[in-house]
Amino acid sequence: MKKSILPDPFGAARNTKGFGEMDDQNDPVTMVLGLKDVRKCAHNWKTFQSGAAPGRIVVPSEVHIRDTRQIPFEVDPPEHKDYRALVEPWFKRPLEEDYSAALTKQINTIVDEVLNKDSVEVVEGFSLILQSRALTLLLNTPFEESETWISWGTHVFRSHGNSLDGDKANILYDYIDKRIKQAAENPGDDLYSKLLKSTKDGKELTHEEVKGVMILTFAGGRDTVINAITNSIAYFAEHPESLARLKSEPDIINNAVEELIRYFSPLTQMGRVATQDTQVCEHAIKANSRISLCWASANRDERTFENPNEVVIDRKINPHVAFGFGTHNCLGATHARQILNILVKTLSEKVKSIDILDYKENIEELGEFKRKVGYDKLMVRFN
Ligand code: EMZ
Repeated sequence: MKKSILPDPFGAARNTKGFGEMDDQNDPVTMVLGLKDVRKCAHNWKTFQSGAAPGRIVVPSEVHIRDTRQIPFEVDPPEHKDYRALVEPWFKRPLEEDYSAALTKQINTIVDEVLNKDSVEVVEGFSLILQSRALTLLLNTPFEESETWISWGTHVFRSHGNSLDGDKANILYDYIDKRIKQAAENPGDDLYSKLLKSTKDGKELTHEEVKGVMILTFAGGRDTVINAITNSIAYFAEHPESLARLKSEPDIINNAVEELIRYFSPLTQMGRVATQDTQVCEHAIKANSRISLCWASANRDERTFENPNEVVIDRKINPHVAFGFGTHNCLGATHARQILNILVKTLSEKVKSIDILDYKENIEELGEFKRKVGYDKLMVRFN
């Protein structure tokens, strides 16, 4: 089997019962697996809420390592709409010409850097650096800040072996508290200052609310973007013909990026908490218990996608849910798409081939399922 393949572990359960089950720190999760069911539950925010205890809709649950509500992610409508409207324009900035020019420059630099090396460990030596540097553009903070973020490693709440790490989380919280205080004393053009100036219901956002947006910005697009970049490198290493095709047909780069995101589904699932007794796929769900919307499974649903387990690099119709679905669709999607678009374009122009030298897969343990989500380690040579 090719190393860059990400198998679909959910197929059998999706096609027979439509759901899966996993325990998570004694707070079990019923995983919704089919695309239509996932969409239906995502839409039904009254029955399946996001505004539960902070951290509870995340799988694995983060209730033991944080009290701050992430905003707008852990807020339900109608309040969600006001928060979302506050932050939305800022998170669309990656579409601006200056922004994408700056991102292109960053990506050109890092690709040139790795082309000069004999070997590169992609996760820490490429994807983490690229994600951290790009985040300075999203926050509009000095480039040097990325050095600090790189030192935190690939996940801000988890240490090696994927276990939740409260000490690590505290480093992030202290850092954000400090930056909010600085911005309050000395406002600038960065996201902290922008949020501190914003108002909701006629009142300025509190420091706790600003912190909620900032934690989401740091945590939500970290391991997900890192996995997407690393998986893309592994895919192109084994598919030089795709790299060559994208070089001669740059018009299909958008399709290619959507298809890679569908296939990788960097965020496996996101939870919801039932507000009443209900059911999914004829399976009873008790009030105050958890379900999850399993994006990774929905994106391989053969009832919607032809050849779901293949990367069809120019796939035309691609209604994937890798960025979620409905009111809570990913706030960082514009930024993530720009990163991948520019990266794929740059690789197609500058890189002839990539050799995989060594690797270690990152496997998520999800009750009855095991899912490869990416790599803990990927050693390559860029040619
Ligand atoms: C949360 C989540 C958001 C969570 C869209 O996903 O991403 C996870 O990686 C974080 O651990 O806190 O931000």
